[in-house]
Amino acid sequence: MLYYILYPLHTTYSAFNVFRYITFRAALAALMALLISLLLGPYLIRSLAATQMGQPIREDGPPRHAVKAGTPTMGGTLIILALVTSTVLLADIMNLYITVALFVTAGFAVIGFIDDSLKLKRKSSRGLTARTKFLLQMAVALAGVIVLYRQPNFSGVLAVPFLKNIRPDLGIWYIPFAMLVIVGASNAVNLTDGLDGLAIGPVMTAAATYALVAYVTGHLKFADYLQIPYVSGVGEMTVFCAAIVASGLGFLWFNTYPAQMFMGDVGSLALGAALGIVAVTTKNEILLVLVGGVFVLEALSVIFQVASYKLRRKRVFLMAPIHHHYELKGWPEPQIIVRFWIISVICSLFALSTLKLR
Ligand code: 57M
Repeated sequence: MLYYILYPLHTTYSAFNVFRYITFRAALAALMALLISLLLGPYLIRSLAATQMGQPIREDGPPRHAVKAGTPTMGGTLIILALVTSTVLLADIMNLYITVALFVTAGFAVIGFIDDSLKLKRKSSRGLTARTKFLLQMAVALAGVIVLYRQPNFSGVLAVPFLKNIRPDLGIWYIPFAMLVIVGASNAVNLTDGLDGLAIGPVMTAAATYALVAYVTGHLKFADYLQIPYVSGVGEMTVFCAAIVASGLGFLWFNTYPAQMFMGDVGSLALGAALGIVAVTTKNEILLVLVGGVFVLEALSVIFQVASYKLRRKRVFLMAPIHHHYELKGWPEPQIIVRFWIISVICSLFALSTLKLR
């Protein structure tokens, strides 16, 4: 919004010319998102605690989670507020990618908010049924993807990491594929959010990675040099990604071990969907499997655990998702968290290297 208010003033005050630069607006959006989340955090913790928004803890979980009972949850409202406010103010809100990204992120945040509210009302970990949650997620993802797909310059061609000559065109099948990218990322982040700061760390590294990807993909010369598909106008998503990193960093101040609040499904579902829609808009969908390696690892651990138990009546891990496995092996919680953060940085660096290794 400020882009439309302040940039035109550059004819009178040349200093406002900086508002045309994506890098400047991304830095400003990050600063604004960080300040909003840091300043409003304590107030939100007091409000959530006062309204008894305390997290119900499942009895069948790792024993040491019992001490976490009553920790305020739904801290994700802070992240989404900081993210949306800074994006609306600093990004070009007439840019279709930005409006679709905000719609999908807000839509998943509402689904998570309803789920969290039901859990707190029932004082149990059962919120929306898995089926209802999935159908609502697919509906929001469908709406967002259809708007993108109907754009004249949008294509169903996939960029495959390492294989620059293989670019399958999914045609109409791109729509369900993109929906699954968004819903899959959303649920994978949701599963990962089971230890203090465990989910927000990899969300920040993934968003920082896609900030770079969006910038080069939306830049004709850089895209040509890297031989990646150029997507006109997608550079604005750099501002959105920078805001995700900074709003996550501000939240981490309160979610770091021992957590003063949890993000709740309102945060995890929305942030996962935000990463999914960023991957779709920048036309680097498969790259998200590499960038979000920790989320893939967590989701696969559940799939293997459930499949193994159903087929062999034996577990692969002491408990799934895999972070619980290391908890039950006796690893201290901070050790599991920081090591998973390090793995997410390795995944991001590897993913970035594939942009040149085509
Ligand atoms: C999302 N939610 C955390 C918090 C957070 C199919 C099965 C794998 C599903 C999975 C499940 O229930 N996932 C739900 C994970 C929960 O966190 C809340 O949920 C929000 C995220 N959606 O923001 O509000 C608990 O995680 C802990 N936590 C922290 N710090 C944080 O910053 O300590 C969360 C954030 C919180 C808190 O204790 O209450 C969760 O774990 O439920 N189920 C599981 O993950 C369960 N695994 C399991 O049943 N495995 C089975 C089969 C099904 C694979 C097996 O291994 O045989 C484990 N989780 C729990 N208890 N809570 C184990 C049992």
